[in-house]
Parts: sequence; C-alpha cells; structure tokens
Amino acid sequence: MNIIDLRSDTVTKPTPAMREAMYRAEVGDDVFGEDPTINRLEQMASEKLGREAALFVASGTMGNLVAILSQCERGDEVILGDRCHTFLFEQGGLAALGGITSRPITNQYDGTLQLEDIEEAIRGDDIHFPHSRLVCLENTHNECNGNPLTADYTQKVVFSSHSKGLNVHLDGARIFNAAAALKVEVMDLVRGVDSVMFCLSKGLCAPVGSLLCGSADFIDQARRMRKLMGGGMRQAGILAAAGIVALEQMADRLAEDHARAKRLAEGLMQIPGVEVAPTTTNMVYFWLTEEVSKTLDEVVCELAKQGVLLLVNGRFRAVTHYWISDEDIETAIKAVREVCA
Ligand code: TLP
Repeated sequence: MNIIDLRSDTVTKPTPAMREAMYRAEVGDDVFGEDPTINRLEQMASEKLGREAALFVASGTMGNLVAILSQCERGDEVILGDRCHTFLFEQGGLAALGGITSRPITNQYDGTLQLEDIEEAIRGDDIHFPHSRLVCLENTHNECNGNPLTADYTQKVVFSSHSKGLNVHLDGARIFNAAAALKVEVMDLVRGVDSVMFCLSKGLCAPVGSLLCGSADFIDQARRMRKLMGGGMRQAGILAAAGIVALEQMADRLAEDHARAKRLAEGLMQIPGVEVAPTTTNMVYFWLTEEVSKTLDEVVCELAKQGVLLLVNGRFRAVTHYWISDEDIETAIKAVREVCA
C-alpha cells in the first residue's frame, strides 16, 4: 500500500542527492572545530541568514534550549506565546534545565503576539519580580495554522523589545516556508533578532539537525552550552553534508508544498461536515462539525487503514512536504470524503 504520510514534514526521508553527499562527506572532530563539512554548513547558514556565525545542533528543541540558556540567567523570565512550540512541546526545558520561567501571553490567530501584551508582560524593577530577559517568536507558527510572521511585524517586536533591554529569539523551525509564502528573503525575516534557530530536518528533508544563528559572541556562548548538554558531536559532517544539500536544493522549492496544501484545503472544504482553517504554508488544520457522527480518533484510524496518515490533537493536521505528490493530495481528499460520509 502507498502510504501518504501527512503527519508532519519531519517524516521526510533524505533525497538520493543527500545520501550521496553523506557517503562522500569529508569529516573531522567537530568539538575541535575540525569538521570541514560542518564548518561549511555553519558558514552557509550564517550567510543565508545574514548573521556573523552559526552552530549546528541536533534538533530544533536543542536549538531553542541552547538559545534561551545562552541569553538568560537562572531565575530570569522569558515572554512567549501560549501556543508556541517552546511553551507547549519542549517539556518546559528552559525551567527543567535552566531554572528559567515562562511568561506565556496570548498568541493571536495569526501567530503574532500583540506589542501591547509584550510590553505589559515586561516586569518592572521590583524585588518580588524575576528579570524579564527574552521575547520568543515562532515563524512559521505551527499551532497557529502554520502562518508566517511578516518582516515588518518581527522588526516591530525587535525594536520594542530592544528599547526595553530584552533580547529576541526566533524559533524559525520553518523560516524557509515563511520566506516562500511571503516571497521574501529569509534574511529579511530575521533582521535584528538576537538569535534564530531553523531546522534542516523538516520541509528541507535532511535526516537530522538544526542551525542556531546570531552574533559571534552569542555563538561562542551557545557552543559552550551545546557541549554542556552533551551535544558536542564528533564526525557529524556526515549529517551536515545532507544539510548542505538541503540548503542548496530544497529551500527554494517549498512553494510547491504550499500549493499542494492549498489544493488539499480546497478539496477538504468541499466535504460536508469538514471545516478548514486558513492555509498559508504547508500545514492544513481541519476539524469536524456535528454533521459527522465519528470522533476524530475514529476518523484518523480509518484513514490510516487506507494509508493516509494524519496527526490529531483536538483537530486534524496534515502537512505537505517533498514526498507528497499531486496525486497523493487527491487520494487523501477522496479518503477523507469517504470516511466522513
Ligand atoms: N515540531 C514537530 C512536533 O514536535 C510537533 C512537528 O511535527 O511539527 N519548533 C517548531 C515550530 C516545531 O514545529 C518543532 C517540531 C520544533 C521547534 C522542534 O524541533 P525538533 O523536533 O527538531 O526538536
């Protein structure tokens, strides 16, 4: 059976070009700074994002955690969205490992945080309060329908946060999707932020890895922090080689995934009893009205039997990626129509 795996873009397997590059990768001991392939990937990432330096880390979760721990002291507070990945899905690592508290504020439907809400959440100088140190944004915003944040909005948050002495970290796990959707350069979307993480292992198809980018001083500190977490890898150029192919060959094709997501959303919208959130990138969120007598779990199980895999968490999520074709989209729409009939 042909499996149409729409659960996430993290399920993407490496392309043949990636496997070839991995096989041929020149490697060395990266803890000594001697892996030429990692050095090249970090250089490429920092240039693409317009930052001084970059650091290869094992995952998006590690990248966010290293970024936060490198910019905050124990007892500091981080202002972030109540639907952001770092707050919801990273086990509260900043508290568990860094002694740092989260100050969640409302994520708007489009993934933004209102500037007034950020300003209100910043603590005054009072012996009872922790120090507000960092604001975190997420672009594209996973739980907010995969929506991209504009360069203009990010600039406003950066300006306002810096004027109050706070740094800004951007979880840009899917920043290349944001750039494709908004038809801008990635560099424009990250201007001014103090740290930004993006993932190679989602829509870009690499098997492992994320990059953390920022100033040279920040990356020096982040490199220490990564080592503290046991994330100092050795001949990981084998992984970085796939990452280089991801940046060279996969970053510019994401609009194709967005077009397929749009077609999927349009197809699902035609099904009685199915409602679909606005779809702007590669994520399609949808749910059922009372017209359909089945539960979300029943629908997911029946679809899985037909080889169509979705995630369910209060609603359905379908994510398009490199390994999903036009034909797969039509098959998925047909399967949902049948199961919900
Ligand atoms: N997100 C995964 C799951 O954890 C839900 C997914 O399938 O979407 N930031 C954002 C915005 C993410 O969506 C994710 C992964 C991460 C960080 C963490 O990246 P990894 O999985 O590499 O640690």
